[in-house]
Amino acid sequence: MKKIHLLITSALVAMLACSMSAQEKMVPFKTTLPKPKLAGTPVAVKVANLETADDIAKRPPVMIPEGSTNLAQGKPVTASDAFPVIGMLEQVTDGDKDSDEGCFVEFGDGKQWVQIDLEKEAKISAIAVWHFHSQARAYSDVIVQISNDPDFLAGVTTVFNNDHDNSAGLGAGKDKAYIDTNKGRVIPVNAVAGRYVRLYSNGNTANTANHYIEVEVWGK
Ligand SMILES: [Ca+2]
Ligand SMILES: [Ca+2]
Repeated sequence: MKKIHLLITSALVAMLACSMSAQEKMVPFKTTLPKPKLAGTPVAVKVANLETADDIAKRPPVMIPEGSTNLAQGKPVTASDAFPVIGMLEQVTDGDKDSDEGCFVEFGDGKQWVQIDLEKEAKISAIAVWHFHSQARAYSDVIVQISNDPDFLAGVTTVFNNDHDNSAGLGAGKDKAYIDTNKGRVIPVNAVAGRYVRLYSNGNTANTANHYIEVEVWGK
């Protein structure tokens, strides 16, 4: 009896040690931030599902595994609108997050997407996006998806969706609309595996166009 007990105990200790070593150390997400700059005429941000100051205060810090890096840096970008109105697709992953003219890409009206090819499957822990931050505005139907299919027809995981009324037709989402700032929006991702990241938007509260300054995809 004592021998069996000992065996069970040692098996439990081994299991515990194994699960502890498999668990990665989590650290708070941190990236370089561009300078805040609000310019131009303020426009009222009117949107049905805008997050409140209370929502912002309650939002927990995004935690990522220690040693994660921005896998999107310099990676190829494609888009629903291959010829942006302003800027070049490469600017979405060039590391420049400044708000100035010439630092953002503008896509046409209505629903548009940009897609980043990480060039191989990765385990993704966070996605940070800066749409535009020199004027307070909220972008509509922000939907962020991960897949190994470049056409996003199969094996799609949606990690953010603030299209509360399903106007984008990808399903209604429970995330809130938010006002872009120089801090960008950091979306927590629960170790989703995938090679491609696609981000949708559908105009914003200041105009009907879509903008990107930078997208970061953090993982291993
Ligand atoms: Ca950029
Ligand atoms: Ca909507």
